Amino acid sequence: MKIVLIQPKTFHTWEALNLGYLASFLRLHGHNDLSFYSGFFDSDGEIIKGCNDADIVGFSCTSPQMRHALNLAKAIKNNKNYIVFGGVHPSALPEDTLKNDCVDAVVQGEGEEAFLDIVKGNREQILKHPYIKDLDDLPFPDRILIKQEKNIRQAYEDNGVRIASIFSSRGCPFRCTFCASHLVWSRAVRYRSADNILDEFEHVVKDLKIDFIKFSDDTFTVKKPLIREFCEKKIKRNINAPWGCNIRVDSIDVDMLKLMKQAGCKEIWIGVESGAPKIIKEMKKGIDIDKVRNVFKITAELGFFRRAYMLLGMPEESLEDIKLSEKIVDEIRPDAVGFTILAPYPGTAYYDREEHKNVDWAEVDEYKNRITKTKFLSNEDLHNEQARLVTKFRKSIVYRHKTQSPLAI
Ligand code: B12
Ligand code: SF4
Repeated sequence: MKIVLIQPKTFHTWEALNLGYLASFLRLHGHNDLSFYSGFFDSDGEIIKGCNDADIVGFSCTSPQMRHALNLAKAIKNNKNYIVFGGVHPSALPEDTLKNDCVDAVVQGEGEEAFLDIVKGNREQILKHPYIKDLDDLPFPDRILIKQEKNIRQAYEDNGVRIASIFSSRGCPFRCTFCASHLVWSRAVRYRSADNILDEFEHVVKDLKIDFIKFSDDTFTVKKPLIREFCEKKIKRNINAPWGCNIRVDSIDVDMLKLMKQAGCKEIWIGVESGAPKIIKEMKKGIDIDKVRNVFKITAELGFFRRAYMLLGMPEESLEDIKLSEKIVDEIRPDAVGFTILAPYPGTAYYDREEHKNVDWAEVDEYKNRITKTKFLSNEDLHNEQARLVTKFRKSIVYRHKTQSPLAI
């Protein structure tokens, strides 16, 4: 049975670890006739040709990827093949996704077990399998099939550093209203063991010649004892490559930061989002601004490269609130900062079926977004503020393809 996996085009290069996970899981169960195409690196012609004799074609989709995915699926669909959509967008809107004649089935949430079920012959239109209990049971993602070397080279061109991502967990217990992560992973977090994470870390660094590991977990530091164990064992096992991760200011303490530093953590990425307590509350972020100040102060002293994510465009946001966000960035002096505009993607609290029914999500990203406005600010006001802040903080701004890794400076 020939299976083709497709990562449609998007604004960023996308490592396609999701399809790497599906592929290694299929291989574990004896399905080896697999190919992979990326909308970023392969032309539509190559992708369509590659699907000529496919039995099953799987598309992985966030909302911005849907347009390209559907265009390809229309061109690929024939009487013989079976086309499956998975990822965040189809998980949020399975029925809508199925309304497209070129889509035969949708997988909601975690994909490994469900996709294997389809490969074995299940023809239900919407599949949602229980979550895999022990993440250590999953084989590491197949980074060769997903041609990760191309992404690594792209990262090298952008930053001068060979970077690859690893996930140490699945899920996030928090409830930020602008986030759609819970749709795939739920709010119950599952963790890999420290040894299992380190085995993959070691393998990726050695076999792919990686200079810097990005932990792409929603929040790396939720389970503190695990992170402590990870750091201690990383030091003991003499695995030296540096790494970075997403943290929340309320999921960290000084001792842990010191240990992380000792274990080679160079960068931390923090969702600060806003300097206005009212807005933090509105987004149910659940963090305290004094804690933000404190964590940025300590992490500067400890020598971390700190990246702050700021979000503009919450419904109640006024110009004064944006000024408070500017003020907090002035105070905390992150080494890198990004100002994005809220995008009401399906799966977030701001998606409205009626209002957004004609939106082409491929046109909505943190800079191109032409739909978000607040009670007090028009879309143009938001873009003007974004442009003003990007200009003011230009020395440390995070551009789409540039991540300003300390290793690159
Ligand atoms: C890491 C990450 C990034 C990294 C990507 C790094 C990389 N790996 O290449 C970067 C920073 C580049 C990035 C960029 C963006 N991201 Co992002 N990102 C994430 C994050 C944190 C993890 C994604 C991931 O790789 N997960 C690990 C894999 C294993 O999980 P997965 O992709 O969900 O796949 C599983 C299932 O979904 C399913 N599945 C997936 N595909 C398929 C296909 C088939 C056929 C089947 C059967 C199953 C299946 O099975 C997989 C294994 O179980 C998620 C949040 C989250 N936790 O989901 C946001 C998230 C996916 N990103 C999001 C967004 C919005 C973006 C941007 C559009 C931001 C922007 N405004 O520009 C861009 C562009 C993304 C795009 N592709 O269009 C949103 C998507 C919301 C939506 N409705 O689309 C999310 C959910 C975060 C959020 N705020 O809500 N992102
Ligand atoms: S934004 Fe981050 S902390 Fe908040 S719910 Fe999403 S993944 Fe969790």
